[in-house]
Parts: sequence; C-alpha cells; structure tokens
Amino acid sequence: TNLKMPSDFLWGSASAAYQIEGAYQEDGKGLSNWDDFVKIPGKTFKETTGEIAVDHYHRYKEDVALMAEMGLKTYRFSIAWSRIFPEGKGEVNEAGVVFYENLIDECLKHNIEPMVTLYHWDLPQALVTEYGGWESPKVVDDFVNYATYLFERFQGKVKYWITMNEQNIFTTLGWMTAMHPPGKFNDEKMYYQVNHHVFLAHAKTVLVFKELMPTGKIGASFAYSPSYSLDCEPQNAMSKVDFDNLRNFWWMDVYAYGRYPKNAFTYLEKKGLAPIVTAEDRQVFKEAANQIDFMGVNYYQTSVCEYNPLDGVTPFAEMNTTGKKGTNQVTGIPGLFKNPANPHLATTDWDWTIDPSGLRYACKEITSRYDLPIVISENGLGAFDTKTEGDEIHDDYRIAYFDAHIHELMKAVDEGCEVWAYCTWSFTDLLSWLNGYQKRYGFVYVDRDEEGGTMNRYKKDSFMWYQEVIKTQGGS
Ligand code: BGP
Repeated sequence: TNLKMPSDFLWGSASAAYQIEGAYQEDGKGLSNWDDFVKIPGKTFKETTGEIAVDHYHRYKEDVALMAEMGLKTYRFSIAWSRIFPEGKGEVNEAGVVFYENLIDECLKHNIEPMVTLYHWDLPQALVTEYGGWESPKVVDDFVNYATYLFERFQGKVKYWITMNEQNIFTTLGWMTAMHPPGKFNDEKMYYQVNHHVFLAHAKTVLVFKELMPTGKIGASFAYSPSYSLDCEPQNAMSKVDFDNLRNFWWMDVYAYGRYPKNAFTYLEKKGLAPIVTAEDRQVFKEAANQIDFMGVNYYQTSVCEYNPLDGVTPFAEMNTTGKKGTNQVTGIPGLFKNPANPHLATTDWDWTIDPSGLRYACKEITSRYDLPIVISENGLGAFDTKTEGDEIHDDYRIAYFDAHIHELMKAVDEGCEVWAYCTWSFTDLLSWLNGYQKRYGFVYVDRDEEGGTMNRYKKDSFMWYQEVIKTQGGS
C-alpha cells in the first residue's frame, strides 16, 4: 500500500520498571507492593519475581544502544516510585533519581524521545502499611508530590508523560479478582472508591504539570478493549452499551470529559456502589479533562458482548496464565452482559484474541467520542519464543502480528485519527506479571527463564523487521 506515517511519527517500544529493572533493593530503593505480592504462593506463575528481572538496571546502556541501533524514536518506560521516595514520601533517594537521569540522558544522546509513565503498578509498600495505599484519599497528595518532584527534576528533558498505566486493570485485578496486590476479592464498593482516588491523583497531577510545563504533553494509558455486539438481537445490542459504560467509558470519560458516564453511575448508585464524589472533585476532573493532551491506549484485544441473564455467568473466573490455549472462561455481569469468545478471531496461547482491525476501531471510537490525539502506548504479542543453536529467534508470528496492526493504524490515520506514537510491548523480553518469563514480548530475546539465566541479549527477526518499518515510516 501507499500508506506511510508522517516523518515526525514516534515509532516506539515500551516497558515497565518492575518488569525489567531488577535491583529491587539496590541504591536505597524501598520495597513496593509487588515485591511482597509475588511471593504469595499461587499468585503468579511459579512465583517468579522481578527481583532480578532482566537486569536492565545494570544493563540500561546496552539496552538503549540496541534501541539506537534499531532506530527507535521513542522509548516508553516507567519510574519506580519507591526508588525516588523509598517510603513513598518524605526524603528523596538521590541515587534512585540518578538512575533515571542517566537513562533519560542515554536516550537523548541517541535522539530517542523518553516517554515516562509515573505509575506502572508498583506502589511503595510503606504507603500500603501506613494507610492502605490507594484505598485512602491520602495517597492523592503523596502521588502528586512524587510526580511534581519528577516534573521539576526532568523539566526540559522529558516532554511526554503518562500518569497512570491501565488504571482499569490494576484496580480490577487488585480489588475484584485478587490477582494483583492488594489481592482483594469482589470488594466492589472499595473498587470504585479506589478508582476515584486514582482519578483524583491523575487529575491533580495533570493540573500541576500544566502549570510547570505548558508545552509538555500528558495523558493516561488506558487498557482499551473495544466491544462488538454478538449480533443484532436487541438485548445483545443493549449489553454492548452497558459493557462500554462500565468497562471502557467509566475511565476514558473521566480522563477526557471529567465526568462518569451517567447510566453506569446510576446503575452503581442503585446498588450502593457508586463512589463519593464532591463538588470539588467534579471541578478538578473537569479542569484536568480540559487540559490533557492525548489519550494513551494499550491495545491487545477486543470483546464480544452478549446479554447475560440473571442466572448466568459471573464476573470472576480463572485466567489463563499458563499458555495452555482454551483455558480461559467467559465472564460478565449478571443482568447486563457477558463476553463470549469471538468465533471469527484467532487467539494467542494465552487466549487473547488477535484483532488488528480492533486497533483501528479503537482509534476511530476515541476520535469520534473525544476528538483527542492518540498515543498507542502498548500493543504486542505474548508468545513462546525459541532461540536456535545459532542464536537466532524466528518470530515470524510476531512480525505478522505487528505488520497487520500497523497497517490498520495507518488506515486509521488516513481516516482522520491523529496518532502521535506507536509503542510496541515490549523492547526486550521481560517479566509478565502473572505469567513468568516464558511469555515473551520483546524484539530482543533475553536468555532468562523462571530459574534465571545469563541475561544475554539476542536480536529476534522482528528486531530487523521493525528497524525497516521505522526507516520506511511504516511503508514497505
Ligand atoms: C499490560 C501491561 C503491561 C504488560 C502487558 C502484557 O496490561 O500494561 O505491563 O504486562 O499488559 O500483559 P501480560 O504480561 O499479562 O501478558
């Protein structure tokens, strides 16, 4: 095709601190909620931890050199709050700050635009001990202080900032399905209240940022799973509306409009589950929504919506964390919707649908609903990769995956969506929160499994392929 991305398009790749850094107690770092959680038997695949991860903390120069060789335009990474403030607040840990300063300088030296995520799920454990972390409104000021410190410190170096990574995922898995810290099950009232605190932290951070860095760019990254109605049966069509209000717009509407979707709020109010929202909160939400620069989208899969009778499927089920295809179960909210498998789509070994046009669908939906620029902050394929004796990794399936998604993204741009960046998940292989090291996502293979490894890096076939994509601006 003739489609190409503009020359200033940010071709990128993404990671998160806990998943790559290791060095979990080095240079004054405090412990995080994840440092503890991964040790609870049965919570993660073989109880693998990020204590060493892929040793990026010591190998960041080698990793950035590989990014430069690839021609990456942007690198999205997260900062571990507990490296900056080991206790979550109070004294700054200079050594932790210096690590990120060096990483940022290394990126800039190679003309790679750093894109920083402030919160990618690792919360200082001290704040959990003191007041229950996100469960207390006290966390809002501590988060804003942490963010403000970084804005001031990295002003002039970092232009792109992401407040929260996948607020919908870490709160759902943390308070509803017990799969993330704090491991609470079906604590629905707290779940909505926690989300409200996260929204406030996000919104107040945006306001501070815009005061300090009016020309900087800020947004949140949402795990967006666009929905399709199973068919035109009216109840199924209605279930899509309910699904979107409760599972998608609940977050995106607050970021972009500064208010909760009304039907969903009414539904929760009737059940006694709606969060407490003050007039001041509303004001802050609105002001922040007026000032965000982009919608960050982590796109992996789409959902199918079907009416869920009251005696039907419930919200919780085991998730496939083994890579044994076909072990995922259908979930949903009784009386509203459930999400059956899509018979038209192939799936990964972890039962995630593969739906390239869903990425275009996501972009068009965001553009028509919010009219905001879009940053694709994650998209990728988790797979079992094998390294040959000649140290090659033939991940043609990953190339096919990215090729199809990028093509759809270019079509979305052609249709009027303003997309600034596309970050693949991930650059090197890394720890998958619940699935250990066997579920690989990188362009760079890391010799590391659940037991350990040499940590040596090897370029996969997809590395050379993406290098060419960047060089040709997506054309071929
Ligand atoms: C997103 C997270 C990432 C990453 C990715 C892949 O939800 O933001 O941190 O882990 O998903 O997920 P998984 O590792 O579960 O396959």
